[in-house]
Amino acid sequence: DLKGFIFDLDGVITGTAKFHGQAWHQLADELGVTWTESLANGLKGVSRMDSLEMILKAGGKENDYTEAEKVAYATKKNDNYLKLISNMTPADVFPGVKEFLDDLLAKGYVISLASASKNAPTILKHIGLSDYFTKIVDPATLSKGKPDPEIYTRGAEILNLPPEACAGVEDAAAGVAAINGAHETSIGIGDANELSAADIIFSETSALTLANIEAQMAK
Ligand code: B16
Ligand code: MG
Repeated sequence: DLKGFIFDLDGVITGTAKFHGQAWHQLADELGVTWTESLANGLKGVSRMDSLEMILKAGGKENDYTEAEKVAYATKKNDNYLKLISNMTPADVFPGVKEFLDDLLAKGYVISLASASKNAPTILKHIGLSDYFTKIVDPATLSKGKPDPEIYTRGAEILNLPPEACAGVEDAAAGVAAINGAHETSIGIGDANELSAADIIFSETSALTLANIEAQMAK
């Protein structure tokens, strides 16, 4: 039986992807790399430095910069991103998410956060969910990012639960792969084709309820 839920942040709890997109787009322009929809989508769930590498590669510029220059560009992107997210409020929590979290906690489930974002604590503060997530995997301590299972394995460990007792909730294919690799129940939020590897799929967060999850698991 499930005892814990491990949440991704961007695309599940709130929509920071548009701000990541804006900030990366601005940097891509500066680097002379053409910004495309598929490039934007590919950055979902991917760490900051890996995202920069993907952008440079898309422009055939992966060998043009030193490590220090890359760090400087990633920092520049993040400074822009931080300005964009500073206007986020509790109204930016996706539909049904707060109700789902309240229901989980009221029923004795435990929850943790498995976001690749180093800005997760800042975002949680802006959207008023800091008190809900006292257990957060620190992405700076991971040796590999999603789709590697490490972040979801750690998400269960910090709850003191075996993976079989946990479900992970994700909007990105790389994240679903990470949950499956950690041997947890995978719940995908979004496009059924893109997330076909998930055990359970909901098109929107508003469908994220214990009753709906139980109904899907019984199938
Ligand atoms: P940061 P998630 C991920 O968040 C985003 O989906 C991804 O686009 C971003 O590059 C990554 O966090 C790192 O974010 O630059 O803030 O450390 O989906 O894992 O919650
Ligand atoms: Mg995500």
